[in-house]
Amino acid sequence: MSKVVFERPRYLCDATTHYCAGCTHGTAHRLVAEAIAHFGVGERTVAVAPAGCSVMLYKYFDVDSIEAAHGRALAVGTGIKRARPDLFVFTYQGDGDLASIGLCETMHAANRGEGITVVYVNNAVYGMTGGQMAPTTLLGQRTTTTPAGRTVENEGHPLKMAEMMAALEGVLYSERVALYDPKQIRRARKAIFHAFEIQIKYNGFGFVEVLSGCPTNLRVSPVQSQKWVENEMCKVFPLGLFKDVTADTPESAMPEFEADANAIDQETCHAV
Ligand SMILES: Cc1ncc(C[n+]2csc(CCOP(=O)(O)OP(=O)(O)O)c2C)c(N)n1
Repeated sequence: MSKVVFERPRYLCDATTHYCAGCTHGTAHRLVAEAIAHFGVGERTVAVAPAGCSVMLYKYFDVDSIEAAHGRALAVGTGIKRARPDLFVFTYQGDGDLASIGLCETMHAANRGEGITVVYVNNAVYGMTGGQMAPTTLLGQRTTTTPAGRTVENEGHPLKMAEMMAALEGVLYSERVALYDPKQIRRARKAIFHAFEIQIKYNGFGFVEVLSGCPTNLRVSPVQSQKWVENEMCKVFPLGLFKDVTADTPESAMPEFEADANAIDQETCHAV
């Protein structure tokens, strides 16, 4: 008798990937799709896609989605969530998108405590446009715009978003994870699931920073790229939990989410 050992999650499409070999955007997509299925929010989810390698997010997820201008995913997400609080909204953004051009939108949406889940894929480089320096590029890292390596004197320090998010009162949850081996992938899965819960249960802002390699722009093999994340990136961006308000707050003290998430007219998909 055959046994299913690998199955595509319900909301992940059967699409041919456009990602490079060794890129972990695909793994992150799968984890998000698993969370959508686990929480049963697929019919009321809106994915907000960034500019960047994951610009065609809508090709991979069988949920409603919208494309935001570069960096503006959280401004777009805010509009959707405020107009339709019954919807589940997540943004999926790279480091150039979220931490550079969109830093203002990111900080203010987080500070306002919008009920949005953010999956932030930090690969230390502008991947889609050919490997320019990102705010998260490591010191000494060579990119097309820092050919001699990033220096503190010229470009400043790498921006640590998970730590910055944790400092904002509007943020209920902030964690940094990685995808370089199965153990880390399991941890990342748990973190993404919890960030979903933060929105579903508390209508809160949940942030997961996912460290990812970019073998094409690092000009290394997929295996070397994973090692680079483990040995170099993790030194600068330590993995771990930076904030989880729900961990030490009794549920009764958490803000109430007024819109009844289940009260949706199945025909029109509108809240009733
Ligand atoms: C307003 C605007 N400026 C610049 C660009 C060009 N652009 C597209 S993607 C990108 C960088 C994306 O990098 P990142 O967010 O790190 O995502 P990755 O591609 O690495 O996944 C840039 C600069 C654009 N599309 N729009």
